[in-house]
Amino acid sequence: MLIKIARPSDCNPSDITPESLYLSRRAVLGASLAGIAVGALPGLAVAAETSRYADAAPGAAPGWFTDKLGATRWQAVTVKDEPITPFKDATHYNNFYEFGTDKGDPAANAGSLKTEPWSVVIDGEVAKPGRYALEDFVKPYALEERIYRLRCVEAWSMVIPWLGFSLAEVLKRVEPTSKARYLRFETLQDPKSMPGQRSSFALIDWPYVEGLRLDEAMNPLAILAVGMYGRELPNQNGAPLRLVAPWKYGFKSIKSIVRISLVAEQPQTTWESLAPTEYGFYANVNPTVDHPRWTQARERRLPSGLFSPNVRDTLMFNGYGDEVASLYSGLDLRKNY
Ligand SMILES: Nc1nc2c(c(=O)[nH]1)N[C@H]1C(S)=C(S)[C@@H](COP(=O)(O)O)O[C@H]1N2
Ligand SMILES: [Mo]
Repeated sequence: MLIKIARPSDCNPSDITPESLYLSRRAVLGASLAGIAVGALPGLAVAAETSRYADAAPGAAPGWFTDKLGATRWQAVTVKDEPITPFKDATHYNNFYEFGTDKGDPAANAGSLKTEPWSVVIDGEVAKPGRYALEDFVKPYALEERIYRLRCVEAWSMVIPWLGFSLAEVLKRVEPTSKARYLRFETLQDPKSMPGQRSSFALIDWPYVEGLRLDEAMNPLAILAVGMYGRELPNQNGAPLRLVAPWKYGFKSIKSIVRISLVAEQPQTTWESLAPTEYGFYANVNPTVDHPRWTQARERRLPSGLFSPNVRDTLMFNGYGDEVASLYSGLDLRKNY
């Protein structure tokens, strides 16, 4: 990642969540859901749920998305006592280098991304490979809302209400063979609609590639998201399909996925290839292993400004240790950063 001092304009202090919005959300939550908790909220109308995100005006969502919204399991997973980041910040402070390296570039430029039609290929070490139209790919899965922390390796963070489904469900359907040990994900490559791919500035060898170990991908926290804030994903957040692995630094959560391959060997991922001493394959959020050029012990929770920097301690595995720590028993996390 490029290192940049945040400009005051990157984050506007007036974007702070209106207290009223936050309080009404807590009221809906009612029974306090500890740490990570599971609980459907039957009886709550979809309209009431989506209106919780009053500032997240939906775009013209495709029909399959609107159909799915009705059966969504709201707040299937949430965080306790941490306000949701305002939609404005989550959609105007982005990393999506295909659209430029400044935080505002994705919002300004991602309108050119054409997300319909979209197809997803699943191949490699699976019994049932295939190429799917997006609406067919998502058809078998009910949407769940997962409110997760997102911690970027650059030491800022947000809390985002995603809409998606468990990656494990997808894997069960395609049946990985006994040789499958890793997943390799690929973002769309289309220099015509992605100005960042026409420039050599970011030094990235496109397409953007990310990966997970198969057991990490099977962890219930790993999801494929198609929406956020009760609506479809904005282009700058990785429409129409992205990974979210909340215990890892944000760069693992690859956007605008066109291909998922099951492979035997650890895939070569974009940031590890570019700067292996700075960005590892695992990239688990870890406050005790600093980046060579800055501390990872703390983070700026957005919105953060000059007068309210909103700094907080970074949690091991981004606060998801109970769910994921066992994946790494016996692994030296200092070496496998
Ligand atoms: N294809 C692609 N995926 C990507 C990136 C990118 O540049 N290209 N940036 C990553 C980084 S560094 C972060 S922090 C998150 C940011 O997600 P958000 O903009 O939705 O908050 O997306 C990740 N996924
Ligand atoms: Mo990031």
